[in-house]
Amino acid sequence: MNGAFALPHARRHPVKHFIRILDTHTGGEPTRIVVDGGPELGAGPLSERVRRFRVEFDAYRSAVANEPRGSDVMVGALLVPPHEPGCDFGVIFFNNVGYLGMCGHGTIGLVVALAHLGKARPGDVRIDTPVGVVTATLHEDGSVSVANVASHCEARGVRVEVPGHGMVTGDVAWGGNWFFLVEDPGQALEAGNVDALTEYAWRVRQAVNAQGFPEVDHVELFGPPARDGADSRNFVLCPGKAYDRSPCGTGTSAKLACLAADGKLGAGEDWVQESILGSLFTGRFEWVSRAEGRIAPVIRGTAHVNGEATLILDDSDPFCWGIRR
Ligand code: PYC
Repeated sequence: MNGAFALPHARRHPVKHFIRILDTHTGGEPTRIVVDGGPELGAGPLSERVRRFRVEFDAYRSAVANEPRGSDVMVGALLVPPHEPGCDFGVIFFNNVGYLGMCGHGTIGLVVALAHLGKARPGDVRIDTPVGVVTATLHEDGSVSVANVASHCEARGVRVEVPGHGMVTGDVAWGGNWFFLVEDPGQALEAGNVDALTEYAWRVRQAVNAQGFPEVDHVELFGPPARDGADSRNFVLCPGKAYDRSPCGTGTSAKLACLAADGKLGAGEDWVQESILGSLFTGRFEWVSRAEGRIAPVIRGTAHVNGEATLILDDSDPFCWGIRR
């Protein structure tokens, strides 16, 4: 596909684009990997290429991630040539409303998809992302570890007044995306309660954004685990109001940074994070700088390839470019 990307309107001679994808899920959370036919973003750092994607090809993001081909929960992954030396692949993650810095569940899905395509074997895969290089390891048992970008807790014990819910206290942390983390929110962290959890977390996000943290776009609620061996269960609300079916790799990285800052988890110790659906990631960290509170988190989980298809983008289709909201 070249820079002359067709605009969303009917034409006398419809233009068709063909995009090859692999669908995966990681602990229930989907990732749609664009293997071929994606927009040509040129060369340069991925932080610049994601800007080009947003400015020049955003219709493409919507076409892949949004209905009628995708859904609010779909995370897309555009495979691109890496920029950073020593990297094997580059990737830009996107969703129903925009772009992600990093994506932990998506990286696990990507590596499993690469193995399915014969492009990755057990061992390390270095992946360039818009927020830094991550190293994924494909293990012999098929699970994948992701050594994520350095993470930290930016602000602890932030108090926000949430209309209808009173004062809520949480931490602001970076794990490759920005999170507001709330421990024991007084809500039932159960799959049957996701509508109420979504409304609650959305209000929390708006209050946090209004209170001087506009960058926070994910809200993470924590409570006691339901599964044996897990340390905690979470509910993670993503920027486009879909909840993460997995325990969220960048969210678990942010959690590890907060646990480290509070002295509740030591370097090298395992933290088993359960999702609202009961899927599990195991995380641990090493210090990058104890003085600065920066950690190097590693998240391990499993993914499955569950689809292989060619998307057809027919310019004469009124919903060719996805239904945006
Ligand atoms: O696993 O990092 C993650 C993630 C971010 C948004 C959805 N999943």
